[in-house]
Amino acid sequence: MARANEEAAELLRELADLLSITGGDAFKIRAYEKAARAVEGFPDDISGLGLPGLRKIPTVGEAIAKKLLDFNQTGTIRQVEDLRAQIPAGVRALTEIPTLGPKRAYQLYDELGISSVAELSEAIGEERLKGLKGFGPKSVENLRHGIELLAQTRDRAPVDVASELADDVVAAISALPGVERCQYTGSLRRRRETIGDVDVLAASDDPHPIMEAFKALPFVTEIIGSGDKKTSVRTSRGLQVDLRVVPPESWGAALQYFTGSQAHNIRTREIAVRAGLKLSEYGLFDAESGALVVSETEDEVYRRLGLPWIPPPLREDTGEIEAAQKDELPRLVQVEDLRGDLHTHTDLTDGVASLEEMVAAAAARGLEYYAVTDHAPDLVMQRMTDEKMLAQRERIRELQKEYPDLTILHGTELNIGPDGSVDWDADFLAGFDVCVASVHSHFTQGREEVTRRLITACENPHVNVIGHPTARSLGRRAPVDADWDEVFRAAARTGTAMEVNSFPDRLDLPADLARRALRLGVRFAIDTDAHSVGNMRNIRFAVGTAQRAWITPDDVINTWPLPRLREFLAKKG
Ligand code: DGT
Ligand code: CA
Ligand code: CA
Ligand code: ZN
Repeated sequence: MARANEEAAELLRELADLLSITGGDAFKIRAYEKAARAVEGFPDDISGLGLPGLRKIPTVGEAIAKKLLDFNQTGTIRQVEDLRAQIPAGVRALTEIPTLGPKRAYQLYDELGISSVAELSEAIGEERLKGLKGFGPKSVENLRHGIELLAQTRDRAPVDVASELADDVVAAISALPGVERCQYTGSLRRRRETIGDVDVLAASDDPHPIMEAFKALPFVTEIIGSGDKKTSVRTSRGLQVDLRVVPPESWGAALQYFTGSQAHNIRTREIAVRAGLKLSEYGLFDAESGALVVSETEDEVYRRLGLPWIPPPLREDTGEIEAAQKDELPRLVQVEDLRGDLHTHTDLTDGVASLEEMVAAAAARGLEYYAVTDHAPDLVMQRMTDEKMLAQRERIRELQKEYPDLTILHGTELNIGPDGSVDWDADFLAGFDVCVASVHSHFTQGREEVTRRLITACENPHVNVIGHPTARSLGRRAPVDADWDEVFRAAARTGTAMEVNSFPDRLDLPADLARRALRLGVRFAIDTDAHSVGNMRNIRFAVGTAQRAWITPDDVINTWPLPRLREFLAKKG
């Protein structure tokens, strides 16, 4: 993405945040957030555009176009500067705490002068929130928990940011003379949901020039350590990258070693020792003579240990070694297995692309079916009506004629109310091909209520998929509290799929819960929840999460041919 688009989107997002802190108009705030996403997703660099060009960005009207023009001319947005002068930066940082909304963040600043997360921690420790209106013991406890949650993800990057950086590094290194192989390893190869640092491995007999070229890459801002075996740098995206260069004959052993996890590697080394071997990043050696046994490919290393090759997402020592020994490793679901997408949006609600654009992109992805699931009326901000929904259905019928190879399904994303009920009555719901239902409010209900709420949604004969079931937002909002085993049993019993949502800050269900659901017989929908054409690329992150949950193609309803899917959607048990 163009640097200017990234910066402008961030300014619009800051504007939305600052306005919500000062109690600005909710519709305007949504409009800025929406425009931020559109600017990010816009294919051209906005920096050269004048007013007419800026107006062509989806969702950008006259007022926002003027702000973007201001940005193009001055490098900032005047209104953002004005608001910054009123509200210290730390107050905006406070709103990053899950469980603390903008109004309450402002209250803390206004009444107690708190303007950073550290100051808030201190104030809680000293019980200075006591007596503050709206901050009872339970809400202070939630705050404390929210601060912990923020700390857990603070030093880790979302998987999309890390992936893009890793792809850039691998492309640059691969293009250098003398590089025989290059790929990323570590947690990114294992598809973890957040990434501590990016690890890249290259094979070459002449490491020195490769390290020099690495240090000279345009996004490198600081050299943390440098040698011919390993060089570590910090990048403009804040993330650290470790590059290791090994001789081509050590490739397989090094790939295995630096993919990890550490817990998995401890197990493979133990297996080696018991077989009279020694495993290191240089190869698999005879323990006595020191002679090299194998090292060129990962596959050889595993085979010589008496194991089949183990897919990286499973390498966490959570049963994969035992399964490998019994030759019972699952055949993990892949992006190519997906025949359709069951959760997507258009600009009828909070998407930034039109129905026609989204469907064209789905066809280009080679999908066989594609569900359009715009938001239902209870999410008031989206201003959905029965008439709009029915008009969309008509447009889909027309559009379908142009796509003989893609079945367009008409669906909706319902809101699961606090009692488990959803937006429309059974008659209206029956008109949809597929209904996703999600929690979008009342996140802090107690465990029993949430459990009941999700089970009630599963029991609704028109609800097919529970969207982003925990409603977490990584580093921002805690998952809702539920007895998940009870929820999963209800999902399995009623023929309701659990979603694995592909947004990098959602990845929801998370892998550990999805694996529990799998054991209880639940089926999954691996969806993009795309709000733009660009979002469709996120699908690989949900697939990675599903792989970490040991999910196979047959467990996923949107790998099924349409007739089998239709039968599932009819919920006839
Ligand atoms: P991260 O960066 O926190 O997201 O997680 P990883 O798994 O990428 O961890 P990292 O970057 O520290 O190391 C990459 C891999 O290298 C790790 O998964 C296993 C291997 N490795 C690194 N240091 C050690 C070590 O001291 N012992 C062992 N057994 N393996 C190591
Ligand atoms: Ca790493
Ligand atoms: Ca590392
Ligand atoms: Zn949603």
